[in-house]
Amino acid sequence: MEIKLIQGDITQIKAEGIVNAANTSLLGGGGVDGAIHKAGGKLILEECITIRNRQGGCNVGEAVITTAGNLPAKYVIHTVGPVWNGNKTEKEQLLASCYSNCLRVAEEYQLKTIVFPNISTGIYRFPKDRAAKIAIDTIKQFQTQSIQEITFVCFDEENYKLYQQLL
Ligand code: AR6
Repeated sequence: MEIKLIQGDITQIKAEGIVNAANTSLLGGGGVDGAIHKAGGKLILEECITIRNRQGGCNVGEAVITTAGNLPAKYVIHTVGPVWNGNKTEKEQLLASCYSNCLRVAEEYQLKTIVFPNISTGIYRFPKDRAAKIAIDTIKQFQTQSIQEITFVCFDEENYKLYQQLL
């Protein structure tokens, strides 16, 4: 399995699966979630609503999959990162679960390539250095059959530099 790092906008990336940093409602929001729904079109939201009607949204640390609509990717894997407050250890474990559950879903769908944004490090205020370490450690520990390439896409310079150092 190859690990890659780029700086840019996840909505532009052609991969089998891209990950969205969503919220528990799955109804869209700001940040990367807003960008994905805006560029991907209404099909993504329609499938999110179907999932919401079936299971009541998505819990923190879990992941669900939809079409990628008009995006160059095939699928969007929506995960919900923790908000950085309260019990720090618990939040760190939940962030690790986001990465491992996305990989589990990707594996289920036999995806070969998956792209992660820096989950929770925007609106949810998770410290970027801690989040980057958790992201990298978690994907390195994951045992995979189908996934050949995992890419971290950093939108901001600070995250990009942190990942560069850690990788
Ligand atoms: N491509 C890649 N990364 C991006 C993009 C983009 N187009 N836009 C922002 N980022 P955030 P969170 C980076 O706030 O902290 C939403 O309202 C950004 O620089 O998108 O998990 C949801 O609905 C940051 O590093 O997600 C939730 O309510 C990272 O993506 C809430 O925000 C995550 O920032 C989730 O907050």
